[in-house]
Amino acid sequence: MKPAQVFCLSGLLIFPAPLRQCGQTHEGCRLIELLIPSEDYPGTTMNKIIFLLLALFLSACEDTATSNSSPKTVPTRSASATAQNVPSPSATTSEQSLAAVSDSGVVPTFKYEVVATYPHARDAFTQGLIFQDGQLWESTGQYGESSLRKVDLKTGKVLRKVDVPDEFFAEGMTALNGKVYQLTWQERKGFIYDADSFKQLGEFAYQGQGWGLTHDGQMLIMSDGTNQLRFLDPNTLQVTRTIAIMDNGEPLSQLNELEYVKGEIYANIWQTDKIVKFSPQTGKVLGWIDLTGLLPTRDYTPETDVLNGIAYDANTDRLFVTGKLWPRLFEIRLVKK
Ligand SMILES: [Ca+2]
Repeated sequence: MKPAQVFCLSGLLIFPAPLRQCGQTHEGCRLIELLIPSEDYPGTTMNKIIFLLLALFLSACEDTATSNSSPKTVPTRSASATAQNVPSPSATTSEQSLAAVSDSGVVPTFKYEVVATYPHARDAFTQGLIFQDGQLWESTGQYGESSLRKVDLKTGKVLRKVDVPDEFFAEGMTALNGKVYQLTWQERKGFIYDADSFKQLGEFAYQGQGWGLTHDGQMLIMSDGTNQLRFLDPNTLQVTRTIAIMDNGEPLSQLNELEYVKGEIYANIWQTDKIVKFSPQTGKVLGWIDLTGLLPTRDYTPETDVLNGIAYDANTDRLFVTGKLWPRLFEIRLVKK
């Protein structure tokens, strides 16, 4: 306890009524004002001593109150999950966010180098992307247009495609142990397919919205638009644990497409050109990837939507990214800023 606080408490014990109430009801202030010496009423010596003590106690209490009321509240980002199917051409990168500071210091930021460019279907509203068995696998969204696809990387040719019923808006997708898992946005239903034939094997239910999906080799990992990630048992589809993603003490929401890369989870931040890297164990932010300018301006059309879609080829250590309705898909290499 600081000396000012001790002094303030002492004053409260001696003059409880005036000190507690002054500044609240002003009753205490009036009591103090009665003791203030004036020309009309100079006051006795005892009166002056009591006034002086009260003034000192008040000053100490005000100092204590001021130090205790220093700003603690910080604005938090909206965790609301608004309509994902609304195109947003105004994707921007916040330099302030890129300079985020973690509890242990400055979080590293990365820029990119394009290693290779591949064609990407202009009708693919990318919501899920993985690289498996030498091919890209993609989940596309929009009501009436959602699908699950296998795509040839080099040509962009669709090798296999299953349409999702019109009433579902497909979202994140991943493959584990011979099965493909695909989320839907607001329908609270996921689909399970055979990884080879894409024949539907079953469905599963979950609470809230479905955004991104990946796995760590054992558990499915799901985002829902908030800063919470769920780990699901791939056999029971039950939640086994959750983690909260925090950035510089604030909840980091809008985590969209996901990819598990070398012990870290990468996530697109919806409506930005940023990918965040964080720990699957703690949710702690480990880095930011700035993909500003990845799609050349000449490739933009009125329909071009936001960056979304991360796929990792563990066999060759290649990282692929694209966007919703983007005409191109990129293999990139990260370069520390
Ligand atoms: Ca992915």
